Amino acid sequence: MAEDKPAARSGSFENLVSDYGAGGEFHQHAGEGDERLTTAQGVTIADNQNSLTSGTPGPTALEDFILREKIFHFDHERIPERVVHARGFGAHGLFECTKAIPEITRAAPFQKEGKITETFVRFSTVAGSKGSMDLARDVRGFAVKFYTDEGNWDLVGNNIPVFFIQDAIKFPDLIHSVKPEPDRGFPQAQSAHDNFWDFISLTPESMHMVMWQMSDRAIPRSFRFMEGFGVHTFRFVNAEGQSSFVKFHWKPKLGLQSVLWDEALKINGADPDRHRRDLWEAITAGDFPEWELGLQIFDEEFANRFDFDVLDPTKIIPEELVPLTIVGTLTLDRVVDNFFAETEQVAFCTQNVVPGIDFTDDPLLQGRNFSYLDTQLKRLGSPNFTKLPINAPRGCPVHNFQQDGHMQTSNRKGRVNYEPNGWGKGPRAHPLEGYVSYAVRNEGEKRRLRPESFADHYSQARQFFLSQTPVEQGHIRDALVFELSKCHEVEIRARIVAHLLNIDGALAQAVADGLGLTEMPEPAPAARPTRTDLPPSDALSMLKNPPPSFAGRTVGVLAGNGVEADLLSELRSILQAEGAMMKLVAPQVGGVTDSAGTLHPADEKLGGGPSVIFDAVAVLPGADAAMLAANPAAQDFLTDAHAHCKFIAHRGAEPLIEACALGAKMDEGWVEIGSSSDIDGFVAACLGMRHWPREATLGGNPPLARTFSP
Ligand code: HDE
Repeated sequence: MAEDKPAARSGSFENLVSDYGAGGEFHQHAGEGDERLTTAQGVTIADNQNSLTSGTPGPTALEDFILREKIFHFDHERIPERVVHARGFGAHGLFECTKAIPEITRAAPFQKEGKITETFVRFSTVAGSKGSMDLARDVRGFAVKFYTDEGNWDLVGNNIPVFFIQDAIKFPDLIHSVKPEPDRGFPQAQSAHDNFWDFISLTPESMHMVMWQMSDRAIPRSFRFMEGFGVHTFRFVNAEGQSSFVKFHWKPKLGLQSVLWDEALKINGADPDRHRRDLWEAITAGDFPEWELGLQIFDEEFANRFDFDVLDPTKIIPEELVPLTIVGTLTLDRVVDNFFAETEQVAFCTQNVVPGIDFTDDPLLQGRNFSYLDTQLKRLGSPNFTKLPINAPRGCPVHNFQQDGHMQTSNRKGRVNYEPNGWGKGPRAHPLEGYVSYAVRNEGEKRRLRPESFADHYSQARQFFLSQTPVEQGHIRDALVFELSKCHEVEIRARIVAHLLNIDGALAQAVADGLGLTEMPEPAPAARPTRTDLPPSDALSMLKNPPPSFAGRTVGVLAGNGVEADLLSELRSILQAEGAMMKLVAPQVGGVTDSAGTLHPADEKLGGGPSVIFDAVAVLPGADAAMLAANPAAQDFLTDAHAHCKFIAHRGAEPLIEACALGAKMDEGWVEIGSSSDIDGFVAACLGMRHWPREATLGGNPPLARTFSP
């Protein structure tokens, strides 16, 4: 369908208005061959501006079926939002198999190199409502629906490889604790409050996840720069019925990147839709984000000798122990046509598996398999949600005797609606090619008993923390201090510090100092002593795995009138060559006129495009230098860029730099540009994403250099 374009000349109503009503209201009429406005019954509407009244004005007539139908439908537009992961954004894509593994699984997407499987992906935050902001500190959902040739497979994962709890029975408690408190109805989309930390402080199994949640992983730069994980150990089964264990990892080709907490707070004000806008803009610009699918494949023998239980979803298997096998690439290449029809109505279910993929006894996964089907009925209102185009299988036919129910549109024809039947008709089971659950021998008493093998709550939390760079460790400390400072109960703060003592003494001390805790608590009771011999894993750190290039990033250029024409065009073309983008921020959205007299329309008006929404900035005030130096929004632009350790290119910006008192603070992250070689140098520096050495000079909390010491 052609894109909707304004039909009129700039500023003119001539082509937009067909007629003016008696009250001066605008009417638009369909011309010959134009699409006509109709009721849901197909009756063409003559007047969409006025209700039917008795007298003018006068009471509305009960017989106005057009008004009644329109308002009735509007009144029922809302469906319940997801009880968790309500805020999300989806896109269509393709999964291409790059390494066939038929010896490991018979699942259709992995049988042949080059095999393409259609997918739909929905990213989300967990705690916030549908309308909440994107940059909440939170886990991100990473749910992928594969429309395989043998049915739909949903890999419903997160961007963090572990979870807060070990048993599904704790999920309602966890979510109640993080959602707005029930009496006051706030805070929205935040874990920084008493209830959440109270629950966490009494749930020691959550400590590993808490380390991840307090790390920068929980404030990603965008969906395009984050990993995804299936979290649980799943089972793969090959055509011979042999089984392996598998853990799923999505690795973004653009590399990992997050924002700083202060940025997150400001982005939420400047652009609460930051993450969905980013994905939409990238895909519509043809800059399709890609992830590699990596598998950790292992057997019973490894599972038996591994330090932790592979069925415990609060544990990872370090990549150093079981390296990833890359088997495919996911490319998101199409935005949705309609947000509600696709993103809102998509129904992911962990129990949607296909032949070759099976479950394990991870108690969290087992509970999820109940929950997802249940939640879809509540949300979508009918067991026929599977027939919505976004949920219906695409690669294979669907035949069964399920019938009727709300909104049924595809009952079978004929008299046969049961099986076995003697009519010689209808679909039949296929014992050889159908789904067969892997035969697992289970024994033991039926009891409510947590496995003892799940009892170590701190060792991997410590391993995660000590695998981070000093900068990342500092951010974890700062996040803990921020969050706990929002807890009013001193007791809750102290209980968390008591857990931190079991993870790392220096971290506990730094958080206690940051909170102004007057007395250090005793370490929390630990079911198992913390192991100090687990070696750090570099794969756990974002900064130890820098992005491969500056591609996919955006430089915000604060420009004034008279900006040097050559400089601007060279900056733009060098960034383009890197696969990055330039966006212009100007005093007026109409744009700035460069030194050669060319008008450059702005992408953002100054104030509407703060530096927090860019990866790096350039300040090129041209002839407006003095005016911009006195402008508070321009000062914020530069001051924040410096405080957020961004790379800053500048030319002729001295008055603004002085107005921000930054003259003496300019470091190697500042690059004066005058020629194309300077621009090359700036863009090369930008590959580092941030000038981290600056952080130690900012007067905040210094990086926390904790290293592994057995
Ligand atoms: Fe979910 N989760 N979850 N979850 N989850 C839902 O299903 C649930 C868990 C995840 O974009 C719900 O359709 C239970 C882990 C994602 O539509 C619900 C438990 C992981 C999404 C539900 C968990 C996830 C959901 C709410 C503990 C990472 C969004 C709406 C046993 C591996 C999917 C819905 C989308 C959504 C239940 C734990 C990921 C209520 C009971 C662990 C990405 O069914």
